[in-house]
Amino acid sequence: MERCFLALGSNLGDREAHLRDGLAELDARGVRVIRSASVYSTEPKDVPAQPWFLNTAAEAETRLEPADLIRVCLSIEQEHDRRRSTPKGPRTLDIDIILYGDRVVRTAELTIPHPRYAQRRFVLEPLAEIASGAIDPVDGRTIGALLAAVDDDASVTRCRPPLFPFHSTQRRP
Ligand code: PH2
Ligand code: MG
Ligand code: MG
Repeated sequence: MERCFLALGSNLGDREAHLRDGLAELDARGVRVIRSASVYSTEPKDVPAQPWFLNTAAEAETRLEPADLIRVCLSIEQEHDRRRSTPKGPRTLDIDIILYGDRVVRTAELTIPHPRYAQRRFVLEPLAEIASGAIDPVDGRTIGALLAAVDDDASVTRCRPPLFPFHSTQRRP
């Protein structure tokens, strides 16, 4: 089993439902979610003229290799009717692999650690809530240290409690 950290984001439709269902679908497909961070309301980066996002992060265990894990993430995005029209533009659901154990992956399809996460407060803030001591295997610093050093003043505000573990009265998909 490998321990991995995922970042999830949504800025279209029922954003919270996309995140919650995404976590449940990972769990049903061999990516055992251990916990998730609070949900954060975040100002859009890269493409500013788009709706604000909800972002969160999850810690998971899996036997899937990185190449298979990213396929699972992409296929869950597809099930949420994600359309890739504008790069970095609006999306129902985005699931990115941030860290995968201490593995470094650089293929045409996939880069781990995620190439831009250390510059993004909307990733680091939720991630630090559940993994402040995790170490970036390339940079050598912890997530907490990367958050303390990040040069990104875009707004990131905790707005809802963690979606996982699911509350017993919540409907599961
Ligand atoms: N994702 C992007 C581009 N910009 N901005 C915020 N706040 N949250 C995101 O998840 C996000 C973004 C491309 O993946
Ligand atoms: Mg993505
Ligand atoms: Mg992304």
